[in-house]
Amino acid sequence: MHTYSRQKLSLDGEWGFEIDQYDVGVDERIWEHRKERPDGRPENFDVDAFRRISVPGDWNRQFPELACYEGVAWYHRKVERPAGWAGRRVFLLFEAVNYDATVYWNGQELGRHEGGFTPFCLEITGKIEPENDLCVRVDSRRRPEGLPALRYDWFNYGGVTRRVWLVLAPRVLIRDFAVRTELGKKGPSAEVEVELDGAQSGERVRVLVPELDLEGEAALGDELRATVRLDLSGATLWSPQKPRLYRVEAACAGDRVWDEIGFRTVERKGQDLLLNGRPIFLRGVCLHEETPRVAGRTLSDRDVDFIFKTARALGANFLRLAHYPHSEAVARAADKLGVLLWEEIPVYWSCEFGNKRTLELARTMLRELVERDRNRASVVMWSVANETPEGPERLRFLKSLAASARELDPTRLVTAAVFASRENRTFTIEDPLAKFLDVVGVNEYCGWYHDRPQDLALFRWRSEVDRPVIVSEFGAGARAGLRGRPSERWTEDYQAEVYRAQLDMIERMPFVRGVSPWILFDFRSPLRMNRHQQGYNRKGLVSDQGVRKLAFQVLRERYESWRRRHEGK
Ligand code: GCB
Repeated sequence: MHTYSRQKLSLDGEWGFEIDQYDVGVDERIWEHRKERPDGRPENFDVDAFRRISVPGDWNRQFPELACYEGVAWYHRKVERPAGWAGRRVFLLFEAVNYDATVYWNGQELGRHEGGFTPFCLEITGKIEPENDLCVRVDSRRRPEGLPALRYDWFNYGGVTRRVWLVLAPRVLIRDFAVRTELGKKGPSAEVEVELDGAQSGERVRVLVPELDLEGEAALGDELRATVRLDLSGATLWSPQKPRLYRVEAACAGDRVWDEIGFRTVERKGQDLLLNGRPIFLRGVCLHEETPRVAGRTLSDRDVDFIFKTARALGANFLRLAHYPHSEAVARAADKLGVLLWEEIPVYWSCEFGNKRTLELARTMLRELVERDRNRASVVMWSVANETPEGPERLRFLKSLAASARELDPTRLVTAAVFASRENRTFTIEDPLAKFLDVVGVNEYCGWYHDRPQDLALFRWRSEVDRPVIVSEFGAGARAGLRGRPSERWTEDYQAEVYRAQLDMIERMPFVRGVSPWILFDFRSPLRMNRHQQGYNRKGLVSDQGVRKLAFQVLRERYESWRRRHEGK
């Protein structure tokens, strides 16, 4: 649902908070916050006496005693009705709650949402009093049928991790609009699909791009959708070199919404990736939603700035946002700065591929992500999975998910990160999933999880698929400041050596159209407890304290020479 340009009231700030370790709050009906039960016994939870927590923010970093807590907790706050909002349509928007949220409004259950990284909106029209009571049950426990499932290589930060809003809308509202750019024979054009709620079919929908003096119209069909065509021959297409954004407005029945949108196309042709019809090479890096010195999952504007400054310094034009949808602010910044993005849903390692509910959940996450970011020019591909173990159930699951991605958004590429197979010194890209993708991501850790950096010169790579390939991960662990011989693991020198050998090897892979090494920053992971890692995955090019390691410079130099090769001076 479009909320970006609407009048909003932020509900960020201090909320009440308490953990419910034995999960009794639903039985005790915490959200009713009675001081005593009908039989006169006192209640065990009292929202008015809850401790304070910052929203947005996970609980693990805010309370030392909850550093490793995975479980149920309750958030609570009062919400005053803003002046002039009585009788209007109002929605509650949660940008993300990890993992499972049940929302109670004025003592009633309002809705539930599963999935830690995508937004959800609940309508509260007609339910708003001058003063309201908002209670959220959050359950951060990992579950076998969840996404991600039980085991993954990052930290499970629990809580209301992104911003919360009240959103005001008119009775008849533009639910959403999606801009799809095409490169026709006569020049670029766009289709803008506008979706209404509460309107009558036949009503006129207008789409405007004031800076281009463009205006188009169409009538609403029975499904309350209309498609307006715009001739973009006068527009500057969006690209990393020129990330031009235009204000695009949609208007119907007294409602008017807008967004800043870049017009561009992305396609694959054989093994090539084309942006605006021209071949492009992606010089990227992977990223978790965690930056140095930051308290937990939540990113501030400064953190987003820091991400892009660091990526810029590396010479990157591409980020792989692993392994789940990152905050919308990252995609919006990428639009402004001209950085291309790979966005992903957390179908990671082993999930319940045979479980229909899990597939449904993956589809919902994908839809929520696509609906949020489909107007971001920076986003060029949706990834449906990372390193999932091969097998018939997994293939069925991911094939169906790839088809859903195409249906939801026919204008972008579908990808997934897979493994190559190996025989002696030859690696072959032949995962049966590949033919259902547009772009194949290959994760490989030559020189780290197997073999030594010097062995890479002997390796041969073949691709059995007529698709662009991105080396979506490679890397090595290094403790910042630990120096030694290039043959000594965990030193910065060893990591730099792996990078040199990898980049040389990749230059001998003719089908590669992009690279995103693992990873820009060190990040927390409970799987990484040896003496060098101490709770962090140390494959970052930059440490958890913000210190650049030697490999940063190695990659930066190579990216500069690749930039010259692919783009000229
Ligand atoms: C991978 C995973 C990534 C891990 C990384 C590692 O292949 O995709 O999530 O963190 O390897 O460090 O082993």
